[in-house]
Amino acid sequence: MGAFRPQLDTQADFLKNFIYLGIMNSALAVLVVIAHPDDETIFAGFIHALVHKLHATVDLVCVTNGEGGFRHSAPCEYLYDNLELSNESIGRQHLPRIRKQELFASGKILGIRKYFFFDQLDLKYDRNVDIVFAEQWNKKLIIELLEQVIITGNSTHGYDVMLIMLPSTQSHGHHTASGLLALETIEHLQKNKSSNIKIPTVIGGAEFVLNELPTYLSNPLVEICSILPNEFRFNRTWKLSSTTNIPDYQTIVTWACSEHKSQGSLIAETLTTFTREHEQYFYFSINNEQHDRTRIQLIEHIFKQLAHIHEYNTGNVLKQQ
Ligand SMILES: *[C@@H]1O[C@H](CO)[C@@H](O)[C@H](O)[C@H]1NC(C)=O
Ligand SMILES: *[C@@H]1O[C@H](CO)[C@@H](O)[C@H](O)[C@H]1NC(C)=O
Ligand SMILES: *[C@@H]1O[C@H](CO)[C@@H](O)[C@H](O)[C@H]1NC(C)=O
Ligand SMILES: CC(=O)N[C@H]1CO[C@H](CO)[C@@H](O)[C@@H]1O
Repeated sequence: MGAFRPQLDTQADFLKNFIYLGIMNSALAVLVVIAHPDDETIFAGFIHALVHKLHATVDLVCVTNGEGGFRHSAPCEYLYDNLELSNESIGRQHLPRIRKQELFASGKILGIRKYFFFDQLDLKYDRNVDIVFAEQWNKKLIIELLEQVIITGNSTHGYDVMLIMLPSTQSHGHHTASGLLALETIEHLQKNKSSNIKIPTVIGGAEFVLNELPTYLSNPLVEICSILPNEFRFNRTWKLSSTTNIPDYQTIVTWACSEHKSQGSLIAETLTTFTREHEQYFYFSINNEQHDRTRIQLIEHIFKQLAHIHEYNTGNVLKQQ
């Protein structure tokens, strides 16, 4: 399929493009929800392009304080006043401050505007989200805080899109838990019929390369929409501009990762276990609650615009899913 170009052939097309133009008249506002400082690197290409190509406003919620990252901190100690950060008690004391600074530096590259830190306990790695909720996080508080950010974070304009970490049984329990709580917050806002709060359209970004539709059976809120397209891709091998010798988005990803020096293995992991040509984003069924086609059209439009903008790369046009 070719890149998106407005064609006003039919009444339906006219209406569709009318909606698109409406979308593009005001810049998008996007809220990203992650579990730890450095998780934003999983979505780095897309976030960078949203800000620098589509002039979107991107704000970010980080659920934990990242203190559990002390295990990876030995190589950077000389950069941080020779603090023995790999010692658990010293690391837990200093990493919340250090990792926030690292996130700001990465966010400066990506173009993140505002940060909301929920400072939840980053106790230990556990894939079981029930244990995360029982022993580490205050679930009710997180939902309340997230609701406040959605309502007030971009004043009366609200957020158009919310990007969350796609829940997966293979992921760090904190990643999945942050996604689940974001979906629960959306459900809670949808149920409140008396409010006229703008509810963002939610998409989930995958941490692993997925060759089939993700399934997460333990919570129905994670259901991916069965109507196509339900998956959208951002091609990290696209170049930032048409000029020769301009780097691609893989470079941006590496730049962002390199700001998280307290997480020594992040670049190595990103180049091996997590290496990918595409970032993959999935559209949740929960968005269809109000049978509002403009929601899926907005997401389709964003990704088609991005493919179109990077068209100077040969063969980069997104295939119809
Ligand atoms: C870690 O640091 C604390 C506080 O300085 C110290 O009491 C403890 O012995 C250190 N642990 C190790 C394994 O070095
Ligand atoms: C529903 O929304 C209204 C208006 O925003 C708010 O005052 C009320 O507290 C909300 N109810 C619940 C249960 O969250
Ligand atoms: C991603 O972009 C590269 C470079 O332009 C291109 O070779 C590749 O085919 C693209 N992948 C898809 C699926 O569009
Ligand atoms: C008050 C505020 O931050 N408003 C922003 C909300 O989002 C739009 C779209 O990105 C921005 O243009 C506003 O500045």
